[in-house]
Amino acid sequence: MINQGNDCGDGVSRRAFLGAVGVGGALTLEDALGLQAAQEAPTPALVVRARPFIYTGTGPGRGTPPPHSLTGEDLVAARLTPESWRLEIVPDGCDVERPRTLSNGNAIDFRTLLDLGRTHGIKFLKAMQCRSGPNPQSHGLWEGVPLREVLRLAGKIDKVMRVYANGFHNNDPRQIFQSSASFTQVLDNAPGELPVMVAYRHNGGPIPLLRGGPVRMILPWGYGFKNTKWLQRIRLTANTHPIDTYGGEPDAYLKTQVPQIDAPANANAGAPIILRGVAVVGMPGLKRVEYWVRPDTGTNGELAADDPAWQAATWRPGTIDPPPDDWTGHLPVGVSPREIWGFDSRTGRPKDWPLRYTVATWSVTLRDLKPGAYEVRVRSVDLNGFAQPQPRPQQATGRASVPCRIITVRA
Ligand SMILES: Nc1nc2c(c(=O)[nH]1)N[C@H]1C(S)=C(S)[C@@H](COP(=O)(O)O)O[C@H]1N2
Ligand SMILES: [Mo]
Repeated sequence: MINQGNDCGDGVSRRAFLGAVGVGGALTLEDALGLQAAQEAPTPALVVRARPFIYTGTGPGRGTPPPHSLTGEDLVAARLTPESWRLEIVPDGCDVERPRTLSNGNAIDFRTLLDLGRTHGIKFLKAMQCRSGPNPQSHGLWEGVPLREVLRLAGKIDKVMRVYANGFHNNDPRQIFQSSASFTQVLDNAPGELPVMVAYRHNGGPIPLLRGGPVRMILPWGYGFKNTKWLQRIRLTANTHPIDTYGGEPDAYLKTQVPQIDAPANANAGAPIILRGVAVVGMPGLKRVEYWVRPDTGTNGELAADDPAWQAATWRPGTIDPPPDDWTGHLPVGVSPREIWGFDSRTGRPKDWPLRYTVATWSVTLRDLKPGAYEVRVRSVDLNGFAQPQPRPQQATGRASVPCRIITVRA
């Protein structure tokens, strides 16, 4: 296996993209959502561009050689077109009444999946966050059916402990990507919650090859590596071991966290400074974001986890951007918020805000900073009252460190 238990291979291109939507010097006021603050002070020191609600990274995702470079007949041979795509459901030491296999000629095709979608289809939003990457690389609208509805097509199933998902990688069998979910996660979610999904649409269209089309497995609460692209095979196993291509804590939920602060490096005294950023809304939800400003201590933002300064810090609330009144322009054309999981199907308003598993945007306005250099930190507080990086600070289970920016205020 390549990249076992390790980072994404394309962190650089993702960072480059995110940098491109970061700080901008020559923005119009309309570019910023911080209109109100800007109106109070007609000459903001610097306003950072608001991020779009849904966005797609330019990074190709992990995998060399990438299946998404295949074209024409090679694509058909790899079964990566909607017509050629098939899904196998095979037993691995457990009982499956009606395995679905290529050799039996009864593997599941795309049309069958879409048929299931007519009754069981769910549209939902998801942050795609590499466990070890900095920012979520994309925030998209997915459509799919619960995996458990697909498994029904295999008849009676018994003795299953875990479900392995395999995605096409290339013709080297040792490189086939694998991720897993416990059988419980697949079958029994609380009513109204999202289960493990088999997705066939993305942002209102087919899933692009780059994003794992034609069919991708999605664990709404999962880090990137749980979401198997180019899904081709489901193995039902009596094995309780995860055996994911990525090691570590395989069932870890997305953490709630602010990964990075978009901020100017320099500002002029007397005008407010508007900072922006995204927050990943993990399984524990997001109550608020908050910031802490102190004079620069000259450590380039490094602050040891056990430094007493953390305890003495004064955190003030930032502002989570509210949901738009009108979703036009924020969702793919033709998609109504009424159809999306987490929204009221009558009013089209989100039932909670921000929604779990999504990317929220926030702003912080700094005022009255005297000339000098400052350390600015921003963190999330989840609905259980845990401030980032708690309750699970270890980076190996997903980054959670509190981001810091040094801002110099000039006289
Ligand atoms: N088949 C397959 N699926 C995969 C991978 C892969 O290498 N092969 N990489 C995973 C990892 S580590 C991440 S972070 C996400 C990246 O998804 P994205 O390209 O849509 O951002 O895909 C996941 N799914
Ligand atoms: Mo990843």
